[in-house]
Amino acid sequence: MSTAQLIALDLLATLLAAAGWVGAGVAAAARRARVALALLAAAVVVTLVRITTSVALANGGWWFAQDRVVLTGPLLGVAGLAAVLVAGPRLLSAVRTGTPGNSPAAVVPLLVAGYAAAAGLLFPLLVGYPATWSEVFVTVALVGVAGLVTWRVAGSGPPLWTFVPILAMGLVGVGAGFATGADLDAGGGPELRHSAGHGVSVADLRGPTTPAAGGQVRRYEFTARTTTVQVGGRTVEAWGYNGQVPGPPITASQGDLVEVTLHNADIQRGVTLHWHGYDVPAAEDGAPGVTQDAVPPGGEYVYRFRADQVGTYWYHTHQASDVGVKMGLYGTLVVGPPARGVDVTLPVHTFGSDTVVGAAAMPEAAPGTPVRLRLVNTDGVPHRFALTGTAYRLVAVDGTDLNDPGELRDAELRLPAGGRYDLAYTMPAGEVALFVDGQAVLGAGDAPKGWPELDITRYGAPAATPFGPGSRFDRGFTLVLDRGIALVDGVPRYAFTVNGRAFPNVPTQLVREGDLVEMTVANRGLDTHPWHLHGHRVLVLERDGHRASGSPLWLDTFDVQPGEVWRVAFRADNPGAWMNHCHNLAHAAQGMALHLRYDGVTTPFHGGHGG
Ligand SMILES: [Cu+2]
Repeated sequence: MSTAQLIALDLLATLLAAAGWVGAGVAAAARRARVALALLAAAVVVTLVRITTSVALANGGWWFAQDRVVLTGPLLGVAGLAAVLVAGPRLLSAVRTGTPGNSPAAVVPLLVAGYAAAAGLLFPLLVGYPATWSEVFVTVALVGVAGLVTWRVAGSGPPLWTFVPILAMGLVGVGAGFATGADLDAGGGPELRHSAGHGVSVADLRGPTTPAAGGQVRRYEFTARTTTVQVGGRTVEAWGYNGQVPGPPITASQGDLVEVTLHNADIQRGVTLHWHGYDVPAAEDGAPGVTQDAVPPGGEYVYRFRADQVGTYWYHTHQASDVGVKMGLYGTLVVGPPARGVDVTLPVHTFGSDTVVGAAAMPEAAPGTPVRLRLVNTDGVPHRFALTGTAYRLVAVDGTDLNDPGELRDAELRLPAGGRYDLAYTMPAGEVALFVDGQAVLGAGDAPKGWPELDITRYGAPAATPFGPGSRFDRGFTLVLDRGIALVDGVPRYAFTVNGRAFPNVPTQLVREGDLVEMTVANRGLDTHPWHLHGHRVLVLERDGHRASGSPLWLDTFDVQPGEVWRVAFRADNPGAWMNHCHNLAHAAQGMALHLRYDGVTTPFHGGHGG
């Protein structure tokens, strides 16, 4: 059973346990001793199931089970055992003798076990990982107070002073919750050496201002403005670079200098340009509040970088990006040399219920012509692609060529939010069609059904990499992704959290230039999180404990599905302050983001969300 299924089963068992215990208590109070006894038996069974799922979850990784093991498991275990020992004999005797069996000693322990089970259901949904002492105290106090109140309502309850120690525990927990945690995570490496004011500003981390020998300058003027687009026969309000959606395609050859002057005509929330997957110098990264201030209406910013990386990339605004990218502030960046034959870039984007790919028809060419389709997922959710009518190869992922990619046919490709797949095939005599999520977006035909999903961690052939799973890492960071109540920009929300906290309260990861860094990302929640580190490509080491066994996989966005654990690594070779966040941009806006900062790098920008 997968960890995601275990999480679902665990929550279901906990819900049923809560219903069983509370139901037993209510039945006992209603003098239905026989029903109460049956419900008690059922509650014991699902409670045992819940204990089993907790243990199994721990097997998938401590992060998945920590709250169950240290808090909600013991709480339910103790309360359930007490209910069996105290209420059980009384209900049995009531059934045997035909008496009502509604004494407080029969009713109250059952209800308290129900509260403990309910806490076990609510805790992972509202608080998540990690369960801190503060949260443990508050939870135990809440169950305790509810129990005491129930007992007094049922009659013959304990004296009022018994509330005092429990309330005190709750208050200690609340107080501890206000203690500010660390704001820096050194990942087990040496701590900061440079004090603030003695470092280099991220704004000064710029690259060459001329092309490499033989290269040329590619100059673009972009003006972000409100506009409208035609989608599926409808006119849709949009925001576009130069009024176009997608924005003007940027193409360059390796060694060229790309220079884009960005103006903002009337995007009131401000705008930037972020080069997704392109490891530009930090000052060109377009992260508002980190590497620049957002460009306000009437403002401008000049981006300049050398096109050193070949492949398929894209650009988008990083200011209020949840809204801005959805509205159309995105475009493609392709660095050549161009492929022989037909070379088409297809940025996939969804407006409401309509998915568009930036082209009206499948490219046409004589049979035998090589074709390259560059798929770019500009949405916040993964898309499933299928190509019918031809065999093909997945030749590049996130801009980087794969080693020895095998021929594919009848395969489904799952492309994470923000990710890119380059498909290559030889034009056949018949028709080729491209499907996105079961809909033909280019060409026509019946949607393929039941095609297995390609596992890109096992596709292609291994090759040498500069580091790998057995390397000695200078720093290691663990990010546990979940949902929970947390402060987002100072406001309490049901946030998307990293290690129990939300942006900007997630500790900044500190690295030094040259460090070899390992990053483990575990998804404890029920949503998929496409994880995206700016300024670096990461090498995939493992997914769910299985080593990547195909072509080396260098990604800028990797899809951490519910219950999954990814282990990746990168060389800290691009000094700066970088966003490290979920590329479901709605999740990022609701807290799932943090910074990775190089020792000695400071930022003069603040106040922006960074996203
Ligand atoms: Cu996410």
